[in-house]
Amino acid sequence: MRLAKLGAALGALILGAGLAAPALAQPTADTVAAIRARGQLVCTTAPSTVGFSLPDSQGVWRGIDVDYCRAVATAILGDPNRIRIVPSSTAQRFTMLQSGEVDMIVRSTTWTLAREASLGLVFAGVSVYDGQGFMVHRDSGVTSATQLDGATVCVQPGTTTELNMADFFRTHRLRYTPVVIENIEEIRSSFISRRCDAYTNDASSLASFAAGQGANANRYLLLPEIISKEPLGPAVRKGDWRFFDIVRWVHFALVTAEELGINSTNIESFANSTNPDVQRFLGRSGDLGRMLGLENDWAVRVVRAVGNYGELWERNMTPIGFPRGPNNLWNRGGLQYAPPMR
Ligand SMILES: N[C@@H](CCC(=O)N[C@@H](CS)C(=O)NCC(=O)O)C(=O)O
Repeated sequence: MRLAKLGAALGALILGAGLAAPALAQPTADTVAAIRARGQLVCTTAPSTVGFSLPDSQGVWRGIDVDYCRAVATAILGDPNRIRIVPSSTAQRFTMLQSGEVDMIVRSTTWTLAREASLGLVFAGVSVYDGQGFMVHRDSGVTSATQLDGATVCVQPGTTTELNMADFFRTHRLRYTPVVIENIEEIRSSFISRRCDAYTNDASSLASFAAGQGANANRYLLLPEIISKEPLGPAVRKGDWRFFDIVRWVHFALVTAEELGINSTNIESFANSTNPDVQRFLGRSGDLGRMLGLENDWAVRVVRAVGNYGELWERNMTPIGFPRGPNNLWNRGGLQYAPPMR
């Protein structure tokens, strides 16, 4: 009893102080209903990372993170264009989800224990298995991260990147100076202008950086050490399990489609398939869609609109030169595996 009173008093104190802590905010309890009512799914992505999220010359958002947003919008609303992208910095992204400003984070965000246990969010799957790397100027002569003693390293705040780097340098008894910059354009220009000797980020993001440098890309060298595990994926507010189920199974549907050989161009030819897995996937037998509160052909709509997981990869990751590696399907030596859709 006394504890409850104390909690209430503390809550009042915090609110009274004008610190509307994001954890106390009460976003809608039924995200799916809210998405249907507004006719749009709202996602936060990074502002300008080619391959993940970047507006094209027409202003249309492209990238694997954007495609996940489109896939979920298609499952719920039947239309991949019914999305709104709200770009965020690494430091802002979690508050935006907590406050209800967005429905979902798909922002090259790493699934960690601390984030799930303390930020009120839950990861629905792994869209990209990644790891952290270092990039240097090729003419620096540095060829290994263990040669970075005394280096200045550009890094973004509020990231796993910052934490892993501290661990790495401590473990190897190396000195370093972090240059912490929130804005992605500024971090890139700081590295290019040699304000930092090295730039550290998810390897996919470093590939994206290099791809953005065009003919100058060979001025930079990705060092061979991958110092962490960075399973990136979509995250939603904890407790809204109906929405969580949909996001999680949209991811699994993308993977399952690839496993079944179903893609955006051949999907119609499967209509008369007698394979029971295919029939269930298409919604021609069973009622998997209805169980999720969706149309029974939700998975067909998703694959028609955005393709299967392999198509997402080819469209977004292959052009930036990021090898598929662990993101291959489980039966091709990778980690992408979906539980049975039945
Ligand atoms: N995966 C790490 C790092 C996230 C991160 O820094 N992502 C980069 C790589 S895509 C990024 O979003 N940069 C663009 C930006 O911050 O605008 C995390 O979740 O903390």
